[in-house]
Amino acid sequence: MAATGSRSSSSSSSPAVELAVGDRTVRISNPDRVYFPARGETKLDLARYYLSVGDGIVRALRERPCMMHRFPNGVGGEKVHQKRLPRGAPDWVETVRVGFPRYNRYADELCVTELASVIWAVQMSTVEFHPWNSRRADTERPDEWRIDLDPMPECGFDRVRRVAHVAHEVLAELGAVGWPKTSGGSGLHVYVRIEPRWGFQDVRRAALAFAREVERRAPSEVTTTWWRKDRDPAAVFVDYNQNTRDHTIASAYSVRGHPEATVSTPITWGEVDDVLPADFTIATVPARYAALGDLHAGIDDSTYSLETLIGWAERDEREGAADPGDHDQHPADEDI
Ligand SMILES: [Mn+2]
Repeated sequence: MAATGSRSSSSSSSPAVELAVGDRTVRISNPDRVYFPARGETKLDLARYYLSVGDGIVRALRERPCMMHRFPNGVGGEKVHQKRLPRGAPDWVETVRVGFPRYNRYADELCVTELASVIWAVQMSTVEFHPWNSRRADTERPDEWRIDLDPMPECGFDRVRRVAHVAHEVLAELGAVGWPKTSGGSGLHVYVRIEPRWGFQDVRRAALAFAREVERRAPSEVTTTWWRKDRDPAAVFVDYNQNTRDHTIASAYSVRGHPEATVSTPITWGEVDDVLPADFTIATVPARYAALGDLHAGIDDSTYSLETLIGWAERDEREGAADPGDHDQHPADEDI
């Protein structure tokens, strides 16, 4: 799935570029519009970045409802959180319907099945891709448990590294395979493929039980306190609520809406102590990807059963641990 060529064509006011993506042709209008002011990368540079990590971004998004974070005037301008597929999509761009029963509404969201639909989303000014942790076959049963390590404002990245190692240790004891990546912000994500047997509430309970175990092992470095004002500002918040239904975080290989065009980048566990999230941008990740391939290529090969973690959750609940409530009662934390 690589671009096989491009040609310029004239259109209304500014020259567009047509990119060949597999069997598709995707037209990129305003290709020279600067999207990332730090180094001046353009909309076309963004499209070419996604072409360079094609298999990886498709693996991260495939068959998932996907929210598009659009920046029609570049990342310095207005941001549009787009749930519904914009009108005018080619007929080969697929969707998946998800319901919002509380509001008696539904949305037909982007459902990536091939690289061309990623590039079409870029044409629609999408910078960030935020997929659900479930797939089209059963949107109500997640197949991905997301561990989101968010450093609070006074927490350095060394502490994030140490907490990641604690999380890795607990995962190993559980027999779960975790796939780490930078968030593209200041934190780390670890994804675990799970059997799609549980609903969102149970996946969230399991995530909370895991977060509490990490906190027990590093109580001076980790917090699971939900209210931001009550958190130690030097701690790592393990944001289990990112597993709540309709919560999404930036996927592997998603660019972030930062002036530096940072990328949420898969890393190995062995790299946790060496990498700096700011090192991974659309300027650097293509060469890394060309050299290493997709470090998450094996993510679908082993699935974890949440039974042990659900047992931990039941134990914590029996022992009276207060659940601060799911996000339906609280404002969402930004994914950082
Ligand atoms: Mn985060």
